[in-house]
Amino acid sequence: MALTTNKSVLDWIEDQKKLVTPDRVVWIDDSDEQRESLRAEACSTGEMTKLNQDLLPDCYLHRTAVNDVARVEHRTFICAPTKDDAGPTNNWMDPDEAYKLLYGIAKGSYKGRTMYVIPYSMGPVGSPFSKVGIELTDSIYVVLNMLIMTRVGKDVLDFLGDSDDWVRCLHCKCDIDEEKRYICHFPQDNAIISVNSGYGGNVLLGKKCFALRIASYQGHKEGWQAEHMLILGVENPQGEIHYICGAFPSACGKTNLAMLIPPEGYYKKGYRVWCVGDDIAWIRKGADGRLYAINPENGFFGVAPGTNEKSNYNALASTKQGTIFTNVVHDLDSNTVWWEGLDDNPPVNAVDWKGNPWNGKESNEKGANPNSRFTSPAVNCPCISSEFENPQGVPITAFIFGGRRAKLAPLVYESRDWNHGVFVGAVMASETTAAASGAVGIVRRDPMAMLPFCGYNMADYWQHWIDIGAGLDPEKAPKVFNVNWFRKDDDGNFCWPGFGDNLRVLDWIISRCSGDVEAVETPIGYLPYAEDINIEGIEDEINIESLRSILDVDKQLWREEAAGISEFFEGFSDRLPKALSSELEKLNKNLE
Ligand code: GTP
Ligand code: SPV
Ligand code: MN
Repeated sequence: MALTTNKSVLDWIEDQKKLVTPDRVVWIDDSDEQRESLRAEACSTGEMTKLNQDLLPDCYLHRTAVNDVARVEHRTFICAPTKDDAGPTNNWMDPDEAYKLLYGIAKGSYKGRTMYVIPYSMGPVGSPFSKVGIELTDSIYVVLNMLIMTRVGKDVLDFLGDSDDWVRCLHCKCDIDEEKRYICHFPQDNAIISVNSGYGGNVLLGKKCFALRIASYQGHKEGWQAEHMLILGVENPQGEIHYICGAFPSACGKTNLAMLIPPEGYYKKGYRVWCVGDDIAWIRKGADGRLYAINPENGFFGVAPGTNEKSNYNALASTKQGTIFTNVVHDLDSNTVWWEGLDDNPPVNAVDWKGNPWNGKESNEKGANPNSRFTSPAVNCPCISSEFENPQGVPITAFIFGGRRAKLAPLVYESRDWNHGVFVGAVMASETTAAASGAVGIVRRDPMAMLPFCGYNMADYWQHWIDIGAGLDPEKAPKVFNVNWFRKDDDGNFCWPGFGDNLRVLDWIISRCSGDVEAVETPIGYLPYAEDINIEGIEDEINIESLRSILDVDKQLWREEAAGISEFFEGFSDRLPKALSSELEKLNKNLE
């Protein structure tokens, strides 16, 4: 039974039915009965495994195809009218050609299968920030993940009413054929088509495809921003909460920072950190002239390896109930899950992420895929913010950009003003990770951590950032910072302890925003005096001298960096915002 009378929705679904020819159609309504029956069906076919319900209630395990474990950037396309609309950093396909190609692949692909219709809201239902999508899929795994990651059901359709402002999302598993895998976005049509994958970011179409690629385009048109950012609140002993948005590339620490546990000294004083979001922020100006952010998601699709009691207690706690694990180790003795970095006690009678027998004490191979993930409801998180459901969002005090850089980028620095901050974000670079297919550890430019996620020309996106700033009272505009938790010494060890200790850097950032601490002016921006970063309690991990060494600005290395930036900017030719070329000139001058 259709859950709506919205004609644009019903007509579109009819058209898609004719294309993919399912045996039946099921509307997803977010009822417990339906969720249970879908889980049972997925277990009966082997698509999912029910885990130990005493230890992990309502938790399930899924393994994707071995060739389908990460986002595929080289097969992701922005199908805008012209190549220039997509810009030099995106793959582009002519929309007509793309439709023809993808309809050809999708045709008849639901034969013998069920079409699930998932009406979902990105953002709390009814919030002025929120937007509706409808995803059609032939995968129960996708349905169950979307039920965690988004708000699903009839109230979404009631909120939509008869509007046709919603995103059309078609997912077809097909044969998981890598050669025919395409993730295509049609920003002008509010549409997404994904074929031949069953992995996270390629198929949970509310996430990167809608909430970043399509939404960034919508935000440009409508005067708001969709960013690859975590949102956290730092509560100080006086009970004041400062909200910070942070953009780091995939697998560079957003989930960890968003849920961090304050170091003991801070905790005792009364500091707390509250998580509003761990991956995506939608941002608009509020009535008081400040910028406000919501997290459009309803769950976490987090990296499993490295997550443990100590590194991210809150994320681990979030996975104890109602969670779907993807591509981790299955411990057959306890019917639970394991991954590298969980503890020092790998299971010996286990199945690895590929589905092969695995003995953690004997095998030289990793048991979990490096990009294995957990999908957990946000409400599970012990430090979820009381503002998580606030339809008006939270006011932003600071933006932080950051990447994984073994050398060069200091622990933290502050931009001189908004436009310089946009420049700092635009020239971000980071080592690649397992979150996308391809080589790992290669430094590449990843502006605002949006390289794989910007749905239009990156130069126009930068101009949009500059325009947003121009519309803000400088007193109310968030200050912009850059951080790097990943500096390494000559032996390849991380210099900075990271994780919970990153609060020490957030502390400095907030002090700068409140005007409570001085800074050193350098060619790249303001840096802390080493004495102003609190290292009380971690002196055995980092002393003031090693701290100084990651608060340096090596002019020669920065000159080389500036040359790389210049080359990168040339790719955008005359579409590059003047404000950014003039920031580059300033940098070069400062480095003379
Ligand atoms: P996506 O979900 O792909 O967008 O990733 P993310 O940005 O949320 O990254 P996440 O927090 O899951 O961290 C990814 C990896 O970075 C994990 O293996 C973490 O252990 C590691 N990591 C996170 N924070 C730190 C840190 O402060 N220092 C170090 N050395 N590693 C960190
Ligand atoms: C990322 O890669 O940035 C993720 C995971 O958050 S995915 O949903 O696959 O995009
Ligand atoms: Mn991400």
